Amino acid sequence: MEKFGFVGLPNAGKSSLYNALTGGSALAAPYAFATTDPNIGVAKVFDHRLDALAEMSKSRNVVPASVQFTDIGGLVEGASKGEGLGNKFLAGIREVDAIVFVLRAFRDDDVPGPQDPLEHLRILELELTYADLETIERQIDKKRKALKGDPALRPEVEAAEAALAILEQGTPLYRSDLSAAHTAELRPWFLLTNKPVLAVVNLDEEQLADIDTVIKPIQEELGDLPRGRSPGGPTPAGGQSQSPPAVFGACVQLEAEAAQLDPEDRAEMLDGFGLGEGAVVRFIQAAYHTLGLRTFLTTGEQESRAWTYRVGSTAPECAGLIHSDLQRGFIRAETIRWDELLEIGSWAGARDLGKVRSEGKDYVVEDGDVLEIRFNV
Ligand SMILES: Nc1nc2c(ncn2[C@@H]2O[C@H](COP(=O)(O)OP(=O)(O)OP(=O)(O)O)[C@@H](O)[C@H]2O)c(=O)[nH]1
Ligand SMILES: [Mg+2]
Repeated sequence: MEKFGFVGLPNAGKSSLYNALTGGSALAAPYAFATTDPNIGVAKVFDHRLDALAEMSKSRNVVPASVQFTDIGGLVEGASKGEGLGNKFLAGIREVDAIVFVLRAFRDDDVPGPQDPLEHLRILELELTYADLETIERQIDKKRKALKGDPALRPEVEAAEAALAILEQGTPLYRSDLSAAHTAELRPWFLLTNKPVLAVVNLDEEQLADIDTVIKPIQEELGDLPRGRSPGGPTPAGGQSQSPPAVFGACVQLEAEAAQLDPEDRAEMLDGFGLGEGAVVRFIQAAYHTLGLRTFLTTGEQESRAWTYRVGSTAPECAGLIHSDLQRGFIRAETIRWDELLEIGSWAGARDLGKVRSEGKDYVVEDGDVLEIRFNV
């Protein structure tokens, strides 16, 4: 499962966002350092395609994809030098796949802290950069020494030297031109700025009327970063749909309250604010896409399910996600785009019309494909 970690100043709304996404009940309170121990929760990736197919097939089970979110304590300026809670709790998000900055823009004098999201971003980036600098400085001499006896370590040491030079300039790695090869070499170092970043700008209700203006300064900072550098993941080019935004505006408190309601009341509340299905739902979908993750679907009476795969995967690789036997004994994939299938109304009907394609082992699966794997073991 993909994992996201929240980073933000105290009172920015991290725990509120966690509650909005997971329907959880983490302590959200108007004083700094309300969160001490990390909260870990799972959210479903809402997917209307899956719901439509499940309805078509009258599936008994519906299994959406899911992602994990980790909410940690607030970071303050000087955390790397021990201010606030210090930065030790960052260990709680070392192993996530992407960082989500939670930046406050909402105005409320009863909640202490700066209200300028750019100021939040500046402090957070600096503290993460210091934390990574510390990590590299702590380990690099040992690696340099080990290199003398083990030349195979050279690429890793070179990557660490390159990263060190960037971090010493005060630049987070995700803003640098560190090569993809270096990025991959540094994966076992669990650096924080060696991950893709996204941002949620936490708005008040009035700011909802003009989200674009409020988030623009953050968009300018983070909007165009090469976020495909998820360690282990390929660059999400793939000629598929245009890349989704990395910066989101949401009234987190409102959505956290909505998340506590049952689905009908929730929809009504969000609709009342013109939010449709809610900004956090769109945020999960985009975050997922940003990491180079895509979805294929299976559907039947027993179950309809959304499967997560990495962009560029072939049919046998996707078959292997369902079961290793399906990859080992892969013969072919029968496939049709979800919307074509839905329009026809049944798998049998689609086959009769000759609309189900038969694809071999080199077929690169596309987002929204419905698959049936033929195999023999
Ligand atoms: N007015 C307003 N208040 C909000 C909003 N989002 C969060 N708050 C309030 O701000 C306070 C802090 O929110 P939390 O979610 O606890 O913030 P946090 O980032 O988890 O804070 P720490 O755990 O202390 O780092 C709470 O009292 C929230 O109710 C918002 O959009 N508008
Ligand atoms: Mg909190």
